[in-house]
Amino acid sequence: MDTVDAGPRLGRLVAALVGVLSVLAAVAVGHLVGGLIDPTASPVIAVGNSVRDLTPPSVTEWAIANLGDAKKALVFAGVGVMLLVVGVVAGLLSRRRPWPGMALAAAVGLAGLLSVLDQPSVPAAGALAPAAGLVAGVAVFYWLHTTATRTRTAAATPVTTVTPVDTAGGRLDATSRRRFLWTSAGVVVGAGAAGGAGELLAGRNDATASRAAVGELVPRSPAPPIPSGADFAAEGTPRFLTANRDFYRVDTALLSVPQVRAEDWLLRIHGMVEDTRTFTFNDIRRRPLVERTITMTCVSNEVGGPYVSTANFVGVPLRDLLREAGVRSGSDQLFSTSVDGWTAGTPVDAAMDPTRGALLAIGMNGEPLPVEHGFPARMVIPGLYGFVSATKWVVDMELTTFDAKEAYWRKRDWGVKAPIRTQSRIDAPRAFATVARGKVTIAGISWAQTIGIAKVEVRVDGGPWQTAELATEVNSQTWRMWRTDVGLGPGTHRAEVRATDRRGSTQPQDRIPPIPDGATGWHSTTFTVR
Ligand SMILES: Nc1nc2c(c(=O)[nH]1)N[C@H]1C(S)=C(S)[C@@H](COP(=O)(O)O)O[C@H]1N2
Ligand SMILES: [Mo]
Repeated sequence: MDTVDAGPRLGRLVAALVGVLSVLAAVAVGHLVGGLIDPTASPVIAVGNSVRDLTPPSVTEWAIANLGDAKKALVFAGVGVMLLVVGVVAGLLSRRRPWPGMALAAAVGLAGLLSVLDQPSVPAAGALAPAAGLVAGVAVFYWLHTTATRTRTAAATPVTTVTPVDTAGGRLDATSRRRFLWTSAGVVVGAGAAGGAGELLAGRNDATASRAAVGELVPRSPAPPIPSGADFAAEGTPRFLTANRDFYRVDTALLSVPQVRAEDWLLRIHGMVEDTRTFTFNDIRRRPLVERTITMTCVSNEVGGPYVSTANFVGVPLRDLLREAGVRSGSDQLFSTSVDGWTAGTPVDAAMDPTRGALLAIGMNGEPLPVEHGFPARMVIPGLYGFVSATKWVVDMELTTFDAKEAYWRKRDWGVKAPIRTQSRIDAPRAFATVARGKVTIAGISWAQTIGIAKVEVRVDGGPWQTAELATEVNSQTWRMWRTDVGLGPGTHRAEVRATDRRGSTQPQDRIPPIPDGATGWHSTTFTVR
């Protein structure tokens, strides 16, 4: 068969190497140019983000909620494997001529380009990053391919045109092999240098220094001090205020946390308003700052889950900013966008409600917002799940209607309006713990933001409900701790909890999963008494 078209032919290994190294060069050059222009334009980040956006929402939401730091590694590994496969295929398609592989490399480069263009937050110039990567990939492919075939041809000269060597894959003589390997090594070193430089350049706009320069944010009206009886931490509940480093984190910024310097930050309020208003960070921090103690909750929190935390947020009332812009009647949705293009749709009523106390926050527990929690500024609205209210790195607020625009998670089938559901959780004893017999302390948290908790009840092994002691209430926008003692004999026991809010509604028993607007059901814990 090979007699018909018996040109020089690359061995499989060499061909695959040509493909993989070109992909490596493309990615590295894309990353370098991305670092120069905008780190989010790097094809690695953009393709990763496109993969995230195209993944079924249930999978993304599960991964966001459950994988912690492994998400990033997972997405990168996924993209890496994809690219490796593309490289190998491109190489194998091109054992005789470079064109099929170059065409495939170009097609993948174009896909990278589309992916970058598809990310709403990447500036138009960002397209240069995947474009440069594409050119580099195709060029390196051609270069390595000609190096390999040139040496292959030289090696082939002494043999007859049709030989078993050709069918089995060409073999390079020692000199040619050395030349090819040196060229390959050069590509690896060059790609490493370009990728590393891209990484350094991306880090030059790091927000850490800007955050440190913000200094102390002193609220004109501080939150009342947390009373000493507000938690039962000694008996196993969380502390009332969650330390910033322990505060739960949920966002789609899996691959790179947005880095926005305070001095570059601008917030625009526009749409159905009397006057479009723009605020700088200094405009905000020079206003009389308020501090509010608020418990935030994620809609994807399972019954008994960890996505609930409390902090003292410092900022300005969102209501004041919106009133200055002048919300026109008919607007029912506050559509907010973060610098990375994530969006949330909040009911205007909730944002404007003076008793609810929505904030544009710039501080958290006595510090500027941590970068992962939205530095320089985020929204915090008590009583609504984060996905409809808590936009981090917020740069744009448009007054519009729910009919006109759909935010990120709503497009992915989550609820439209999402008030936090009343919940309670057992923290002690821990699940499957072994405790001493006699008096067993059962303790935990409960929350019914904006309404307040009226009562928490516990029962063990399906027995009668017993009313728990409630910790001192801080305000109706925060969680409330509870505890109770039960006398239990040896064996395995199962405790259940249910909370009743100030309007008199008690948590329903039936488990409903988080999608689309929050989990319900009683939390239970099984433990052993010695
Ligand atoms: N820019 C941006 N803001 C965001 C999100 C996001 O993915 N991107 N996630 C929201 C969700 S779902 C929640 S629950 C809260 C979590 O805030 P935290 O990470 O500070 O706890 O942020 C909200 N704000
Ligand atoms: Mo969330």
